[in-house]
Amino acid sequence: MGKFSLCSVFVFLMAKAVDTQTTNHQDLMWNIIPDMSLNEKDRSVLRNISASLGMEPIQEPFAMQSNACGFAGSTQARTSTQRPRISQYPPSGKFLVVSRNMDGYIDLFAKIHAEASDKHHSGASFLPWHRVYITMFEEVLRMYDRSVFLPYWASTFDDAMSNPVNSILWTDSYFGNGEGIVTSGPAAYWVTGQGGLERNYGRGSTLFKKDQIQQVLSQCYLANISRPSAPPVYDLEGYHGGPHVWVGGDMSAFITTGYDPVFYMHHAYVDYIWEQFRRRQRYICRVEPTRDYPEVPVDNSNHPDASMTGFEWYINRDGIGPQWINNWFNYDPEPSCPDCCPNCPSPAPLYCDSVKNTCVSRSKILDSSGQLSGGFAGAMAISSARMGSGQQERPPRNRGREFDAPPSDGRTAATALQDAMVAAPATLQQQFRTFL
Ligand SMILES: [Cu+2]
Repeated sequence: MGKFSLCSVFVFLMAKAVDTQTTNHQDLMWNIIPDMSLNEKDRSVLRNISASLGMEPIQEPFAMQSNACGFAGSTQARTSTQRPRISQYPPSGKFLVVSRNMDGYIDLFAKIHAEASDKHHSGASFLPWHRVYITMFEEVLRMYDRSVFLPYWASTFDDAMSNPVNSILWTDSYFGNGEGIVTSGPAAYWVTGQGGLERNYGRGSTLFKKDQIQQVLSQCYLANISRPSAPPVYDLEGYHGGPHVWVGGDMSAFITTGYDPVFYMHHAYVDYIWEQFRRRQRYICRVEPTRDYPEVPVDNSNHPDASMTGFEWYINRDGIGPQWINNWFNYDPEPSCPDCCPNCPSPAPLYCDSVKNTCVSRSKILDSSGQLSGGFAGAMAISSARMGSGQQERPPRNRGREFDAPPSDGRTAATALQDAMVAAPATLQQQFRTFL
């Protein structure tokens, strides 16, 4: 018996030693910003990705449609097909599956974004550069599976909830956990240069709000919605910082955001909003979007003739051209009431709130009819959500500059349970109380 406890003490000491070592090592990583610059090998990989755009034979499910649009007879390059970015909500399973197997590509795209931090942000090339960037990322996805598209994350549908922290998206079937090191969903156990991929949702700022998008869409020129000329109320780049900071952790900083697959779906939505803006420019404002580039001083990286970071064979002006939408992708309109989720299994992940006349994401705590989702599972979700708010002891990593973003609207991870309870039908509130 005595021998046994001695042994336990030894094991305990061993564990403690290892633990201290890990902590020291992590402390070190937390304080060092990793080198994120592109090397020559990275650049040649990017060139190959770019070259493969438009170079494949037409085997698209939408080839028939393109014939109907007058492209019959086009044979070799994929220059005349329409490739919709599927707006399925929650985002398409295929994207999530493929993004699990991206080998080193996620690191490469994180590096490109890091290098573009100062060059294609806070300026007129923000939208054009990111359009090219996510198109190249999508091209990589399609190296793994030709039928996969980059879906967009319409975070307005989560914002329309009583508290977006409760969204079904932050579960294993979709984005994975939104709190702490990511250990579920497609990005489970991914690493950045500083350790495990991390999120810290609902601590600051907000997701996209419908009225923000309406403000942006009231304008007629790219200069009105781009920095530095845009007034804050029309500043699309400023609003886009919201979901970055709201998801938190690695999403919140320029050099680490590219490690999170959520980032690409967020930017696909930013691009979708811009595309709505461009259609309106053409048909309402009578402004030709493919020629509307803001005035920028010559020596500035946002100048229309300055090259694009990571894709130096393009200049910023190429990003406003017609070829991206005409040749390589297009957007399905986002879901709207009354049928927010056609053919979805019940309970649908997205439902119509007929009072607010908007689609709303289902809660991971309550289902679309306001019932506790999954009975016992729902109860577990509640207690784990409560535990989530106690996970604050992780020391913050030094990730360098963070996105600037609108202020929080007061709905945080800390108020998530309370907010869900207020939204729940009276019959359920008693059930909730037993967990609070
Ligand atoms: Cu960016």
